[in-house]
Amino acid sequence: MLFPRNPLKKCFSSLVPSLVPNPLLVFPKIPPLIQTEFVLYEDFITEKEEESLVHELEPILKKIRYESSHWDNAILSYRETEKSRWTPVNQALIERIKKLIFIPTGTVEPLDHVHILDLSKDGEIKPHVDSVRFCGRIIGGLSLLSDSVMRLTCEKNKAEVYDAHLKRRSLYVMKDSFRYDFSHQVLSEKESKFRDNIIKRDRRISIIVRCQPRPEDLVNES
Ligand SMILES: O=C(O)CCC(=O)C(=O)O
Ligand SMILES: [Fe+2]
Repeated sequence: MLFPRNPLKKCFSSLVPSLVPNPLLVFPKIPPLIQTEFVLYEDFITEKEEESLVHELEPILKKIRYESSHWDNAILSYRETEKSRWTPVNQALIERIKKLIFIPTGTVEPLDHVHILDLSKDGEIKPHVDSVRFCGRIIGGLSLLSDSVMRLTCEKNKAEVYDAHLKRRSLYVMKDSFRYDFSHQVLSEKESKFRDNIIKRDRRISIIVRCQPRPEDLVNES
């Protein structure tokens, strides 16, 4: 037979689970008004796809030493790089992220390069809001090798806090209010709990996809 008997079903069964956001991975529940501004896609990539990305990244990362802390102390025990060229298979994965997070809005231009952040097992990312000078209103992050917990805290009301369980191979998308009005952090191994359950943290690599800064933020740069 030339074609699978039910090609549509086959295609959906492999694509749909990864493309449905799972609000249960964020606690407490985000109010409906801003629910679309932080979404998490569980199993965005398969184990095989994760392996393929790590296989390409590992030789590059191995040449870089872990830094004990970032210049402003925002990140502890990490190494990082930027990457714009990938093997065709991995390029297709990066394009899948860009299509999902940027194309429906049509209002932003993705940056060519993506940011690779390798956090050691004892590393953490302290609360911060990404600089508006380097990135626009939408950010996507794919987590490799380890689960972790991302905490989102409202800058104007520190009591408004959401925890997101970033599962290994999941993709989060933060935009608009979560991009500008909330800080984000990745908890240390010791603090890694989601709804009172310990989340086992290990070395984690994230692939962070960003878009061009807004023109007004470039003009106002200090
Ligand atoms: O690793 C992540 O998912 C987030 C990294 C981050 O916050 C940053 O690079 O600004
Ligand atoms: Fe950040």
